[in-house]
Amino acid sequence: AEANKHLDYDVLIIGAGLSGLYSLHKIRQLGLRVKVLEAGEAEGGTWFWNRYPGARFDSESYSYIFSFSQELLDEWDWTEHFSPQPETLKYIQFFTKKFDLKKDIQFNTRIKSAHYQSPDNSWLLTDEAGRQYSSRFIVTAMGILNQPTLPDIAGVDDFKGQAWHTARWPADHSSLQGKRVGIIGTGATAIQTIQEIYKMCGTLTVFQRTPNWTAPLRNTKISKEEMADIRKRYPIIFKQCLESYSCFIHVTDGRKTTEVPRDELFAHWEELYQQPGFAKVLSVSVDVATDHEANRLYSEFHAEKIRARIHDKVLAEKLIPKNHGFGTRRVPLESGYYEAYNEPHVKLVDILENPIERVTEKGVLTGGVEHEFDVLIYATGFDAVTGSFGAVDFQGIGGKKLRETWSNGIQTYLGLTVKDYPNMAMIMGPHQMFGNIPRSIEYAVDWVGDFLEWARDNNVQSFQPTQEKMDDWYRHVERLGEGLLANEVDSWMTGVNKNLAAKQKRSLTRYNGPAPGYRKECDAVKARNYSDFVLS
Ligand code: NA7
Repeated sequence: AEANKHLDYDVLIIGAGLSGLYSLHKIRQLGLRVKVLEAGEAEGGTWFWNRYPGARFDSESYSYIFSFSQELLDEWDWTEHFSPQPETLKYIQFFTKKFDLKKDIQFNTRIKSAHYQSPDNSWLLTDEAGRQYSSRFIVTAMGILNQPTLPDIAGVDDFKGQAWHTARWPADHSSLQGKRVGIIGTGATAIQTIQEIYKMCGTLTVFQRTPNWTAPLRNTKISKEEMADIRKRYPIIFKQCLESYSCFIHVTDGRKTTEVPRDELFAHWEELYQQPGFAKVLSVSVDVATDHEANRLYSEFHAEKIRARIHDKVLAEKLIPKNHGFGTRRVPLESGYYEAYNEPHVKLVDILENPIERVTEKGVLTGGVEHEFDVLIYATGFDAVTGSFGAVDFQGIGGKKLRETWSNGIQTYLGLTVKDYPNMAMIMGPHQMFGNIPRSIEYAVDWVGDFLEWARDNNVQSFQPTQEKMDDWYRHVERLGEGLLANEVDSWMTGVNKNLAAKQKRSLTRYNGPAPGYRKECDAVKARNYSDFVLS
């Protein structure tokens, strides 16, 4: 602390979402001088920004939250198995208040640059308004999906009606009631939005480039009695999460798909289909994610389910993905998504058949037809994972720009640190375990907190990994990704966003699991007293 005296803080945290809030709580307990700098006007991160109608968890509420505080678990009641965004935001506000976090958060502070100062091993951050902040260490807690991208379609600025990205849903938007609404995109966000807003729109036109696999969420309310039971089961719930491949409560089927007798297999799938939540994605055999034939069989099972729900046979085929198998992209869970298309005022425009020519003053032009709208909604996704890093001018030793360092491929050690960017720890950085995100956040923050405690006790002024360790880690991540069908497909999980000017090549952006293996690697580094790092 003595050596940091000339600096504003010991630790600066960028972002006040779940990662940043828990980092603050953890690091403050070490007696370090710490501050969170947050771009938004309030805490919540993903759950602050994404307020579109229908936004909600599709993981079980009680598994997708902080587990570290028994008091917090005791004091908070969930009212739905899959919490809607307003309730999740309330939970985050409750957490923030309970641990009195706000006094160490500065809102409305968008960091534009973060430059490492080699002479004294510190960081200098500058915000949009030109204000500067210095610290020994920084923790990036910027989220993996926080840079919305608009489609790279001509004329986006010409539209004279109202238009917005789903992650910027206006707080005071006039109701969509009776309006002519267009929505571009059919990803997880679009699916949640469409199934909600079609009920109020006068007409709704969905522009689909790639259909997505999606299956029933089966959300229900949680009664007081049920909540009491869940509370008792918290230790079991978190143990299940800890032991599973991607930190969810659902357990994978150990059998090989092709070795199970067909009737037994379909009976099992039917049973999973009827269950709430991700069972239908995560409780099938592992080979559904790795074996083309197993995946084809399971995809066909779901295709039949979709056909049974859509009245128009031609339309049904358009809504069934043909070029990627079930689970190879993020499978969002829905509540009445397909039924929306049976309504006469809901129209699907397949833009592979009828490419969008441009956005006009009045709407969207496809194949010579102008679709006129009052409101145009962009559910077009994010510059995922590395996008939040790209939005800040990170410069490491010798002014080396992180944007450039990663432009030839992402390199990290443990997904937590990067060579030449000393004293920077990333929560939910690339090559970290994603899966059940709050579980991953909790682990990463605890790891970083322990590291900073050790650094404090050992008077460490700077740390960074070696190139060799980063190379080893990359090979390790690559090996784990081998054979996964998901890595053969373009998606935000494989780092592809076709809207960006510099078209991205498919790359490994995440640790492909299993989560227990990830934690084992990181635990071992701690047990070695962080000797993997160059320390000074
Ligand atoms: P996604 O999953 O990246 O989905 C974006 C959607 O927008 C997807 O259907 C895209 O089609 C479509 N899109 C993007 N750009 C265009 C253009 N230019 N023209 C037509 N269609 C376009 O983002 P989400 O917000 O839905 O979900 C992100 C994650 O948030 C999700 O996985 C959850 O975990 C939470 P494409 O597939 O590229 O053909």
